[in-house]
Amino acid sequence: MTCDGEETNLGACSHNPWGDHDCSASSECIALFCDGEVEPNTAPLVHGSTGMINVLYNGEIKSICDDGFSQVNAETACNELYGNPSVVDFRIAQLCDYGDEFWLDDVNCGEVMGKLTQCDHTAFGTHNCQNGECIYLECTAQPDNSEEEV
Ligand SMILES: [Ca+2]
Ligand SMILES: [Ca+2]
Repeated sequence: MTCDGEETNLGACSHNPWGDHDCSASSECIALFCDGEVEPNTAPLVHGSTGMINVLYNGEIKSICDDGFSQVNAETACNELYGNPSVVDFRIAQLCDYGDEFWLDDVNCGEVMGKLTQCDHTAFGTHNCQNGECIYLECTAQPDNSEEEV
């Protein structure tokens, strides 16, 4: 298949007649990753407001590494998930939900942000972490409706 970049869809590119191909089903498909088009999100904690922090990105959930993980990072995660930055507890987990699959490493929030992925971090999928370097987080689940400064 050949495209010159002006087409509005793949079918407009020059290609063999539909269905006419010499490709095998298993090994010659195209996996398409469109960076930046899918908004990454922190996945909901699995036990109510408690659980491993994981990130949903490109349709896949993977973990966040504990390297450099701070109280402010934890507050950002709670803020993103529950609209309330107050953290009950966070600690390094012994086992990760997704083994040694990590989306983010070296996350560093200088201040509490709206989303964890807005903080500094490595490129998605780039890390030097292994199973057992995940963050287990417990948030105060209620949205923070008070006027108090935090
Ligand atoms: Ca570590
Ligand atoms: Ca690291």
